[in-house]
Amino acid sequence: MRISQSAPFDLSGFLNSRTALINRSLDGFLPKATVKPATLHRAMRYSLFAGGKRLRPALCLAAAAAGGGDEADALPLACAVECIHTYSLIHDDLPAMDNDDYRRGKLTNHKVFGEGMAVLAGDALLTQAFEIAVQCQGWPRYPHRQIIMELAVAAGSKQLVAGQVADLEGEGRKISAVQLRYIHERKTSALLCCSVRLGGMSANCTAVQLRALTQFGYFVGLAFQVIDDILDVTQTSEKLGKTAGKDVAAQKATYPAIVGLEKSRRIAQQLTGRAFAALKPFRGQAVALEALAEHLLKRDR
Ligand code: GRG
Repeated sequence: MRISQSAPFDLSGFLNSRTALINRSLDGFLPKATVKPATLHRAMRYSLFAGGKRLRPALCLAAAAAGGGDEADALPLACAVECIHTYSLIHDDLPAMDNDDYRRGKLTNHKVFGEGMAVLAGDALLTQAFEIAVQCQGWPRYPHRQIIMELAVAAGSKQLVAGQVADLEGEGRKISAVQLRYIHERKTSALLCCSVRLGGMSANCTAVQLRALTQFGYFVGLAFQVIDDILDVTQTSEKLGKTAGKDVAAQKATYPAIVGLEKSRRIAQQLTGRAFAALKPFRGQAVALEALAEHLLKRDR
């Protein structure tokens, strides 16, 4: 699939077609629900196909297009990132973590399959991600080793899991804006940034382009979490598909709690502005990434 650079960009068409493509690919990559152990495979598929927005894979494919690559080459990487993201949500929802009953508009994994199976479904999705990612072709500037390292670092103890640790340890405590930024960089921005970078790598992009994509992913990731925190206090559970107001209830540090709603909105706008600015080296060829950044800022769920 290629993106026309001349016609006005149709974001909803892009999101619909890429979501369908990602869903078909994930279905092909994952063991069927009847494969033994069937309960585990059903649990993995339950959360993976519960209706996630597929924003990370969309960013990955859009970055591939920006780098002049073929989105099909980026597909295994886009699917791998979604598996890691879904694992993190399953574990995040567990009673030992955020203890949530709803996710993606459905009962959480442990509510349906039990805590033990939910832990295992998360574990298996994390491992599945690497099994899928290694099926990418590898590129002259970015061989397999680097691709796998990229995913492992983003999902690992210094990034995604570090963010979750800081989030957990920060509950009920007064934390500073600097500490909050540390959490957001890891808990949210690391995987979003990795999605964008992997898309660029699949296009064998230059070092300059990869730096631009890294900046873009970093700022979009930070903006994404600020918006997520705003939505938690401004939207209903029905709209979000998960329990709204959880951050306040858990006395979590968030931008709205620290600087208020209005300033949080301004911060999200500024971060998105910096993400836009980072795309300069693409000279107008990163239309899908630009449209996605704007969409993420304006989203209501
Ligand atoms: C290792 C036990 C163990 C747990 C780790 C790392 C981790 C669990 C959790 C990360 C937690 C997390 C939920 C980060 C927040 C990122 C975020 C805002 C997620 C929501 O993303 P959306 O809105 O969700 O894209 P959908 O459902 O649409 O995909």
